[in-house]
Amino acid sequence: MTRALVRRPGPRLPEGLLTHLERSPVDVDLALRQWEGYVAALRAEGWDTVEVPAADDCPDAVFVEDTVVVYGDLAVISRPGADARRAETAATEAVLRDLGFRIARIEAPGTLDGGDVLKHGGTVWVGLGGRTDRDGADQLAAHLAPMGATVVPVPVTKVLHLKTAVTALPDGTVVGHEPLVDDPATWERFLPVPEESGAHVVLLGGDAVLMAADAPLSRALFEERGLRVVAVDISEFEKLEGCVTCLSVRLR
Ligand code: CIR
Repeated sequence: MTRALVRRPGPRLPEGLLTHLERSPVDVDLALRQWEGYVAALRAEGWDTVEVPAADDCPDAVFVEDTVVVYGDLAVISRPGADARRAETAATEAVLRDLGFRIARIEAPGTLDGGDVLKHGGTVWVGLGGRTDRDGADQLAAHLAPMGATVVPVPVTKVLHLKTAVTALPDGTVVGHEPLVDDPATWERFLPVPEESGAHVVLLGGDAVLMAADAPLSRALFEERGLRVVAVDISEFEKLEGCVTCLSVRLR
């Protein structure tokens, strides 16, 4: 069964944290419609969505990806690098426990955001930057080693999270917008994309990928490679440094 965690945005969404962007007005109603469109796109592609109960006091709770790293039947609950986001993890943990996942946790003083964790084929790249530190990465490595995964720490200095800079296509090719990638040579197969949000893909299964609607040139590149692209408008979340990847956690 393919399921995905999602978390409904709350009324305080416009107060979400900003690191690299200037604040611009966020339309909460539009954001909710865009979130519903995102969820509908996942469901249309065969994903059962499971809602983590909304956390209306946590402006960034919609970015549910940051609260956990799921690897097989193990859920490693994160310890977000931003104090303001620490309260988000408890509900994610409760939902995953109910779904039958084994639970591990990143413990203080280490920090790790799920957005810094890129998995492909047994390799787990962890971005060390503003949100995730070496201790958090080491703890994740210890949790995942028994499962045969290799953690590779990489620097993140130009964007919020590793997956703001790069994600992986179904064949493992890593895509990134070069001005925002610390070291494209980290990856054997690296495909530069012309738009910042072209670097963010969610693998839907088979050759299908979900991406933001504002990266038509990158979309064309992916389609030339035989991928089927589902595009959604997430402008209100992009104003808060969010992207398609942050809005769900796929469970397999
Ligand atoms: C934050 O600064 O934490 C939120 N405004 C955005 C989080 C985006 N999450 C992600 O890239 N995984």
